Amino acid sequence: MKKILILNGPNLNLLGRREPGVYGSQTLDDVKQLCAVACAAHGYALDFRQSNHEGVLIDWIHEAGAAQAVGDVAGVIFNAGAYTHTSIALHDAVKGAAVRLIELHISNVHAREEFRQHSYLSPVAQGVMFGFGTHGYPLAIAAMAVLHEQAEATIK
Ligand code: CA2
Repeated sequence: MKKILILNGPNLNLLGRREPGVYGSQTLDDVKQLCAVACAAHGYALDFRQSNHEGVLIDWIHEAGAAQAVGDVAGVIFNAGAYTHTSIALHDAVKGAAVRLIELHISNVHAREEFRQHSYLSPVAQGVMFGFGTHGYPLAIAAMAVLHEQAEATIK
């Protein structure tokens, strides 16, 4: 069974513990459970990770690109947290790994501070989902299933 890799960046381990008005009250473990149900419903295995370290996230993107190339991974759903707005290195990693990627944000970043309204990831993502709270995760899994099935149908 192919995997969907869900990567979470800095501070997302704090989900549900602070700022419930912005990010809701579900913890990252709760979100992982939501994702497990959604992946199973679409016929994918789930690999769900979080790191506060940019280099670790870069290594995981490289790993995902290699795994996608051999058919083990359908794609990556990436909530890069604040690195979204700062990291040319993550932009280069996604481009270099040639991995299918959906950029995800829990909050509506365009309704927030100006510094959250630029993303280094959007230009190298197949799609972007934001503003649906933690429900965005299962929505992004459904979107990834569509993107992956379309790509498979094009190859055949
Ligand atoms: O809306 C999102 O998902 C963000 O990626 C979350 C990032 C933020 O920097 C992005 O602009 C938008 C922040 C993640 C930190 O999450 C926390 C959760 C609870 C308490 C404190 C931080």
